[in-house]
Amino acid sequence: MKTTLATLLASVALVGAAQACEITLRSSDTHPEGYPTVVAVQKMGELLEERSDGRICVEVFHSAQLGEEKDTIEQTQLGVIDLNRVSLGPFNNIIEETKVFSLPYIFAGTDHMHKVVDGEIGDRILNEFQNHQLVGLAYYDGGSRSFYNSQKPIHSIDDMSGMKFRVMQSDVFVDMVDALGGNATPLPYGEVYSSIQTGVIDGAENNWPSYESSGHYEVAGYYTLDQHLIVPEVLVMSQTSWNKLSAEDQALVKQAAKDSVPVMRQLWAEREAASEEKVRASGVEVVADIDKKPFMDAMVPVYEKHVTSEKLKTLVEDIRAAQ
Ligand code: BDP
Repeated sequence: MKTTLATLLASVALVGAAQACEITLRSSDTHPEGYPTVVAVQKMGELLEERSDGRICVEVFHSAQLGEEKDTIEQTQLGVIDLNRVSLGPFNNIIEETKVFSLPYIFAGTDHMHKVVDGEIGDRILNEFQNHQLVGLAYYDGGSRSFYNSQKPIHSIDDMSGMKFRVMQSDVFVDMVDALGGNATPLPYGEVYSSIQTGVIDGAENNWPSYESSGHYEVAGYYTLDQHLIVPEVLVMSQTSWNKLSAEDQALVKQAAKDSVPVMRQLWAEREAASEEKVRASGVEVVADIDKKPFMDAMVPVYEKHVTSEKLKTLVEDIRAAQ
């Protein structure tokens, strides 16, 4: 009897909550429940619900339930998905300006990246999204990305020679791996584990939390901290969904997104440490003592090829000056 009543009350509460939400924004994320980006967007949803008196809700579809990033970006442009938390990498081939934040070694470290994305340069890039049926809402942390593989420890560029590495679907990253003497294979994130396992690729590159949560460390046990990329992540909204909101509600969405950033940064710092600990404890061989200079020097052709317009050149100069 008790259980029946409890079940009944729970379902009434659920119906009540569902009815209160006049607008439910569907948000996509490739990462699993509990990952900092997922929790941050859920937090944004809580803030939004509170501030709109329960009218606007956010539902996060984690674990790539709505698809891989390249596809969900298209779906967001079309208005099928309302919100999307993605790496900036897969935007490179669509929005040229996002390339500047995806250039190897463009940021000296996380503080430099924060300073840039939190400032006027960050706004300049976010504003570019509106020319592509999207609204840029906020930047999230993505740590620094390093190479891992299933074959051998990498101590220098020479060790990269001929090795096949998966990269995100962006020409910048393809050229980056090529410049290091490896072979780049652009693949969706969800295909990396099995591709390493079956030997289609030797490895990939990512930050500690993704290396850990994806389980890639189980099949690629050599991780070299060359930290070639610090790619910020973004939360974007479909222009179509945005246009359906009143100006007041647009402001609420924007503010809730901004307010989720410090929450995300805190969660990220904690998760980076926890993931590193878990991966190291699993017996992965970590090469931390690596001379990054040759890696940086090898990136000159990548800059030459991708930073060609005056607009991008200015952006790169401004980013460097902001250090
Ligand atoms: C992770 C990003 C995620 C990307 C993934 C990738 O958080 O958005 O999809 O890397 O490598 O670090 O594709």
